[in-house]
Amino acid sequence: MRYAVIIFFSLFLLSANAYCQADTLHAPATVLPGVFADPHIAVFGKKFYIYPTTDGTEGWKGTSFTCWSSKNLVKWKYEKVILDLPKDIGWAKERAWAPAIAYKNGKYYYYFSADVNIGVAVADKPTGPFKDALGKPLVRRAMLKGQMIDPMVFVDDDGAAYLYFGQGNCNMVQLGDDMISYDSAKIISIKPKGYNEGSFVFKRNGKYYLMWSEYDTRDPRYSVAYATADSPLGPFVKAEGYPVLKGKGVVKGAGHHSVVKVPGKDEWYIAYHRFKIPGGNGYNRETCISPMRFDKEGNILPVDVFEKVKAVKIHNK
Ligand code: FUB
Repeated sequence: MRYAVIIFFSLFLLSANAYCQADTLHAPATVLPGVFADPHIAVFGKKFYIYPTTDGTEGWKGTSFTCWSSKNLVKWKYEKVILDLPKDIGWAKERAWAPAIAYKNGKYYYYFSADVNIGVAVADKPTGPFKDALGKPLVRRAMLKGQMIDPMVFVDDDGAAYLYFGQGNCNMVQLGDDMISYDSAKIISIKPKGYNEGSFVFKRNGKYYLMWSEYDTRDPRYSVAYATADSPLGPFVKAEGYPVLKGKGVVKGAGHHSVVKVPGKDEWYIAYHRFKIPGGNGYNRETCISPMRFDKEGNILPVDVFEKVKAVKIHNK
């Protein structure tokens, strides 16, 4: 009997180990090599672009921002450093985090966190060169409650642009037509249940989706939830029940995402980071892409972090 118990437990441990190994093997490859987090994905013309945070230092001490491009979402090309804080920005030196890009009036506007302020730089091309548009932060550190980080800019069909930002609270305000000004008296601050940071906004079939990350980015439970509204500034109602994106098995800390639609199709993808596999943590994260789907009512279905992204084609002119 004693031997039977030992054999049973040995077999159990062996199969558990095999299961874990299979899990590791099945985690899809990253789309960017190395450690990059907070990917902001966008499509301009015939190419997709990713603007991430450079990871790999405790306390996220990165000082510059890079840009990556792809024709099919699978194969990504390193473009270059598009903003180097010590060189290009006079008011911040490090903690180059979580950028976002928006296109309006023939210009590309690049919003970025730097030393817990938010700045904005402008360029004629998605790959830069970007120039500090204001010579000072667009949102100053400690201006509101929480950290002044994680900008997101959504440009609506009528051309009106909206800035969303903040850790702790989600702050939102309409931007001026110049994309680099706003009326601070008009800022709306909300805190949907579970909201921590990393807001992202998009529109589908007339409905506005505000998405965000919950928990701390160093927590393996880091995940993404969302709310919807009939207007870009809300009121937003949280979709309860499940996180849209959440780690599973060897995939941990999946969050701080962005979403892109394939032009001309109702086909959507979510770019996000997870702890590096193997051996990652909240300072060593890697960038992935998975398909994102909706049900008939427009609810976002849970993303499968083990589903590989397949090559897509952009057919627009
Ligand atoms: O990458 C640095 C910070 O970690 C971001 O600003 C947060 O959203 C979190 O992902």
